[in-house]
Amino acid sequence: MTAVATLTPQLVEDFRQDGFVVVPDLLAPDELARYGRAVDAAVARRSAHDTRPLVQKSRYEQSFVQCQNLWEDSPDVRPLTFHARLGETAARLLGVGAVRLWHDQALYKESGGRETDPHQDHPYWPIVETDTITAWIPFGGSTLAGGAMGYLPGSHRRGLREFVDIFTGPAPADGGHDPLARPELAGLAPVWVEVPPGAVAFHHGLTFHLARPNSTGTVRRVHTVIYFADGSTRGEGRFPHPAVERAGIPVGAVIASDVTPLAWPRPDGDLPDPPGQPPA
Ligand SMILES: O=C(O)CCC(=O)C(=O)O
Repeated sequence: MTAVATLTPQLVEDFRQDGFVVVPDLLAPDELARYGRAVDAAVARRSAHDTRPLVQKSRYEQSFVQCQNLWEDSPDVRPLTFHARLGETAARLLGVGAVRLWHDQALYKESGGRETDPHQDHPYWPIVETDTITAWIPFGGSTLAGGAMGYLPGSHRRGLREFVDIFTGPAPADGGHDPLARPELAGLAPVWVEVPPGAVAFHHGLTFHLARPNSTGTVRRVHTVIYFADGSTRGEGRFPHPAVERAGIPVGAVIASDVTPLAWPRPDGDLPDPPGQPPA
């Protein structure tokens, strides 16, 4: 039995079937408030140089402000990224004994921010094995109007590993490639999920997902933590990725370094030191 009281066997089974799940009451109100302030400050500091209005940003940038590896240069964010309940939940959902951090990232969808285009995460990462999972933590909860996520249930079990270019070119809504139109995904429609404050949504690295535009007047404030099963090995990958390049992990080697520390299990209260190189 797990030490995370709200992670029931049914939720673990739901995750295996659907490739996503919302686990209630993982963070207490005081933790949400404290870590929300810490990530707000980190995002403000990292993005202070960028004063462009939304309309001048690229298609990808209009979906969210993205800041990676905040745990490295924001000591107040570090306990959230390495929060034991999050890491344990990720490991239990994957059914593995230990998970490492791939990277964390804040995804702040501005007021008026466009949808997040559909994609799988794993094809962006040079990891051979597919035991990967993201914890999606909305500090104020998420709503349909404010940029909630949608997931294609069971799409992680359809044998697809498709690299989708959500960075450049036209969006599916503007005639660009639509991964959800693939015949392998026939019969699947997005399940839109509102996450209450304190709950955390988890999705598998192979689950197709997307998010709604933010039509509210406030920012959708989300921190995410991406985990992979300890013992996973480096694949070729499409592009160099800082999570392995910074540590010089060769293709075929086990991915283990201070860039991707063990997230769970760790001794109580123990946090890893950031690597001695600038954050990605
Ligand atoms: O927050 C979003 O809008 C998208 C999140 C996402 O794609 C992810 O966490 O993998």
